Amino acid sequence: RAMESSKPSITTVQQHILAEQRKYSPAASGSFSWLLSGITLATKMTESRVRRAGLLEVAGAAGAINVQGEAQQILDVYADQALIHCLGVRENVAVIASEENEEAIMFDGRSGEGKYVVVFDPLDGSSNIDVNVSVGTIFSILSMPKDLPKDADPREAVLQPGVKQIAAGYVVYGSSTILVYTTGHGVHGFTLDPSVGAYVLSHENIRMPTSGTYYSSNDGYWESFPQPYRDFITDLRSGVHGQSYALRYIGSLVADFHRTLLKGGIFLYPPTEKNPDGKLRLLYEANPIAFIAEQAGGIASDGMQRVMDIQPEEIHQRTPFIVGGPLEMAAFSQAMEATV
Ligand code: P6P
Repeated sequence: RAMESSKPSITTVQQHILAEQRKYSPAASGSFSWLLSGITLATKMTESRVRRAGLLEVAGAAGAINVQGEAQQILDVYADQALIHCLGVRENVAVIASEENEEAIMFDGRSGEGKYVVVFDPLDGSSNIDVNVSVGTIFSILSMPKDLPKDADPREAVLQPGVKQIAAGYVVYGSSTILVYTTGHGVHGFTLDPSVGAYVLSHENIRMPTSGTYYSSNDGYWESFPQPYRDFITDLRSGVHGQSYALRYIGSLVADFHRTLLKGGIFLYPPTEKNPDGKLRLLYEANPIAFIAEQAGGIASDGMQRVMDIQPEEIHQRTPFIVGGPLEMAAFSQAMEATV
């Protein structure tokens, strides 16, 4: 309605971030919102290419293989470079780490100065681009620790547990382009208005429903799911937990989670034979999504503990990842305890 009224009354993500900063950290210098504007700009640059992928001949593989051993799509590289460029011109960013780069990056001439650390997956689910399935950008923002030992490599600062995140968000390049973020004061969604080129507030204070009607897992790996996961999913299907759950699975984390965030239910990527430690990466997939889920009233686990409590040892380490609403996650943890 706001867009149809004569007096436009839109709230852009920049306005929202500044208002939150003024409300919750009055002393803030605005450098955080400067940082976030770098991320939103990079996602708009990526969005304009994702929308035209087939036309720009960028949908094919770039020929390289990234650290994950996956055929690197040209758009992956573009999205990665866009974020590195936009964050590189934010002097308050000390270190960044990306799914596309083996090592964390410290910007030239900064040797670790700067308040913030940014970790991101520039284009998650990019193998789906060629078949026009939703993909996304996921980011996590941490503070540069003040107590790093003098001789420590500042790039170690990316290895902080998820509880240390000061902000997290994702953009889903789907039927519309939606940015969802939290700074620890609730979860808010913004829809990109292409006619304005701005992310406009469309989902204020998102709360995950206490229960849903969908579960989301790649049941193609059923044979290699640990038995307690199979028993739990069988119970979901058969209505043991109140109703029989239908399966919705897209194979793109941001799209599968965005549905779980808005509709409730549960997403599971269990350990499998192929990925005994899970497939999803802790730093730039599980942790930011977990922060958002918890801020919206949900729960995120690795099957044994709160995901955000895990102390990372390695940038690209993987974890089993189960995230959902209170009812499903309580039933899940009971199912896991029953096996101990
Ligand atoms: P599978 C995409 O490659 C991704 O990293 C996530 O976005 C998604 O949730 C998962 O992998 C899908 O994995 O094994 O079900 O294809």
